[in-house]
Amino acid sequence: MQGQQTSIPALLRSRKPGFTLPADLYCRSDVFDADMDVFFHRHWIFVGLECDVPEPGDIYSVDFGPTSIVLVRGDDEQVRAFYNVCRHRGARIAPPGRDVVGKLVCPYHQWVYDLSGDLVHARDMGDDFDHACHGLRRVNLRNIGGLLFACLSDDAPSDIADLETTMLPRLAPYDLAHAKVAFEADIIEEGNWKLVIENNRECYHCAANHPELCTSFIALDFGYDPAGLEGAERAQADAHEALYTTRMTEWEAQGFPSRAVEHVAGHVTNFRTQRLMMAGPGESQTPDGRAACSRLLGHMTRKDLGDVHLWTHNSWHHFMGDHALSVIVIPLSPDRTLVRTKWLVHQDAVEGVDYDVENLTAVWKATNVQDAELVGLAQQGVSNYGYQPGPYSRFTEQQLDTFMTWYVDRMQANGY
Ligand code: 3BY
Ligand code: FES
Ligand code: FE
Repeated sequence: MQGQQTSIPALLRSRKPGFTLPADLYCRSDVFDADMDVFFHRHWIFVGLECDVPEPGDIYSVDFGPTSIVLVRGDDEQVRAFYNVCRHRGARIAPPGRDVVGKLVCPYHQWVYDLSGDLVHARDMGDDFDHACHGLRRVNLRNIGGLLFACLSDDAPSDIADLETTMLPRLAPYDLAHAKVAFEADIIEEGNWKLVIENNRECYHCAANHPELCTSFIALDFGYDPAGLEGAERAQADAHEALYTTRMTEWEAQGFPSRAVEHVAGHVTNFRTQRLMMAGPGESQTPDGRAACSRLLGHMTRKDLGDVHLWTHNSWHHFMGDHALSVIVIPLSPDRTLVRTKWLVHQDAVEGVDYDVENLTAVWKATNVQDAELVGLAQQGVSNYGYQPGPYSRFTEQQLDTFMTWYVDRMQANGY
């Protein structure tokens, strides 16, 4: 039996605060198209890293559904973003991923663009052909401390400035412009992109599912309210909170911004950052909690500055003394999402000498596989006829509620 479909505005209105979304908002293809329109075309999205294109002539193309953009390092060292589409008959120019080029040449009829996007050669177009009007279309791009954010809309939200103001001082010591991608791994999760984000914004699931991550990750610091605990667990949590407060105060006094800054409902650009303590030796997210890379990032001279965490609506990042982890979330279809993880080290760090790739990547390789499994289960659940929206824990899943409130607000603000 197939009744009339509920409209997207009605679905959004029916979402109860404190609860997961109605199933259709995770499953339907028209909702997926609306999500792409609102969150991937009209908001700032994380697209990559300055060190994805370290040298002039390096290009890197990233696809968001049918829209491919290409990041290009010009001869002037500037990184620019263009739509990866030829101004002749629209052919795609660069294949997905990285390449090194002198110029960008369209494979179809060989129109040639320089690294600034200007059309420099178009065969047989006549003397009166205006090259100047046929350069590659620029995409709005902001380089925030080595993190590249793009906005496909001409009307780009201006509050990206808040992300910039907050993150520049936090990222400065890590000097990500002079990091390199030591390893990169893709995993396709069988779930809606919002389930991927939900999964990443809570650590309620960590103890039972992430033995490797839990060696260094402290779930308690991750939006966990000790008021939800009892007895010995509560006492332990209170003691930890006191320690964390002391550590945070020390870091701040030493000039390392650490406190949580959260831009959720009421803001256009969604982000949250906080410097977290790590468990055990507290140096890094590695199997033993110690630095994986002996050459520290950027200007870092200490390994005890915790983990600067940043979440946006399509990425999450950890910046530690020895390495950084940067994860981009790329929706593929209503129930499939590409999660691409990059591990960064100092550009001069030498593999096999300063770091061992297996040791560097072990924790998050394992964690990603575990999370993919959980997201797959969640998608199966929301697709089940018997699914009903369920309650978030107010002690451990507050950030999911604020994300979904933001999601509904932004959909409605964009006419849905
Ligand atoms: O396991 C996850 O999905 C990540 C790890 C840290 C935060 N979040 C819970
Ligand atoms: Fe690119 Fe013709 S479509 S040169
Ligand atoms: Fe997880």
